[in-house]
Amino acid sequence: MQRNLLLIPIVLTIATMMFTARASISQDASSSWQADPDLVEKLTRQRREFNYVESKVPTYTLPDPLVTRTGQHVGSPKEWHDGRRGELLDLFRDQVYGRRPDTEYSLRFEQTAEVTQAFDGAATGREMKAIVEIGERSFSFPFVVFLPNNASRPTPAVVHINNRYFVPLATALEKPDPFWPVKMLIDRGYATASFHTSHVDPDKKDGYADGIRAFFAGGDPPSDTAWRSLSAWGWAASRVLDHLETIDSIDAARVAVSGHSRGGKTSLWAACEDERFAIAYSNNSGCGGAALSRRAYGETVGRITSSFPHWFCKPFSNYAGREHELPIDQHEVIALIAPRGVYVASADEDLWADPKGEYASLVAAAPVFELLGKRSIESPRMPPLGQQRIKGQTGYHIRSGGHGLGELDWGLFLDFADTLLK
Ligand code: GTR
Repeated sequence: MQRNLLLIPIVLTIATMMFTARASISQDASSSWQADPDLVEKLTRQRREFNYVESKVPTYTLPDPLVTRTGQHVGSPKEWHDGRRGELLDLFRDQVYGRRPDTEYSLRFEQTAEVTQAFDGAATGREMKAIVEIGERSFSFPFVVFLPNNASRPTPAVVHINNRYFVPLATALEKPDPFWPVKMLIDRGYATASFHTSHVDPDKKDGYADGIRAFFAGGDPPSDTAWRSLSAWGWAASRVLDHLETIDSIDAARVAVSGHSRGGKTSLWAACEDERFAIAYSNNSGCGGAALSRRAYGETVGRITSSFPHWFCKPFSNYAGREHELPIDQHEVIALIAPRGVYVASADEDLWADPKGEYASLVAAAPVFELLGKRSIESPRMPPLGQQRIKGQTGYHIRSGGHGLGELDWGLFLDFADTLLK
């Protein structure tokens, strides 16, 4: 016993030495996150045409969200809501995500399956179909909803944009899925719904004819500034919200929209276009999502618009290599969601998505939250790896590991959501 006690300080010392040695190559657990230099080197070697080196990020000046196109300073919430917000929204529609059609349509929902005692009675699960009709023509996409059974009052909810696959009701019941952890959401007191992006607008270059955009356009090709897939998927999230609004056990004023990667770009834009969403959660969304375009770190405007031409409207591709000419940058997407909640999450090996740029845009939106009387993250220093930061309407974490969305991210996001929605 005595001997063991003596051993403890020795073990601790060795552990500290090992940790310090590791820390000098990566970072120590209490300091602001920095990209691992070894990883930077490795990625630079693998993809020479892209920049992963912080010192090579171009110097840039971000457009001020509180200065209008004509140079007027926005000094009051009224000036923001009545003028500048609309101006910014239009800029993003015309230059980045495209403009949604204003064609009239009708919408109805059909229930195709139901299980009332899911997860040992904790939830009711339903498979639904959203049916969009224009005259005689119709377009539909499926989605799945779960409602907590034992809530004493209407619950908040999360609409999850699933860019990977469709999770039918039966599959959600059988197999836990960290990408959309239904049981976890229910246990934490949230209703949840999800659909698959490709059911709305196929996620491929040549999928236009089979998607909602062609349906709205009566088969005509899209104009240069018409909506593209990200906007179409965000539109679908709003239709799911239309359905949630009809459910008494859901409090429709407390609904978040979430997504990973291309789904995270979509969740941000969905909340810009639809002010009913109380929070947008963007996980590892990177270029065209939370990351600042002007940093041109990892994935760039040039690269994303050539690999995924169906995501962004035509004008966005004109800023390839000319990001500094963009009349907007991605911090203004976050500003458009203010004064509502925004949660951004990064992963430390996912340098392609530019964690620093994702964090920086959250911070650069702070003046808008402040103008609207809300607190938000302002510190330019990123939190340490694995340490969540929450201030008022915004939250952030960077976890170790690669590009992905799992229960750790969800748990932290829900901790943030609880502060605003519970
Ligand atoms: C990457 C792409 C990103 C991101 C991601 C995803 O390959 O470059 O913009 O959206 O895919 O959606 O998984």
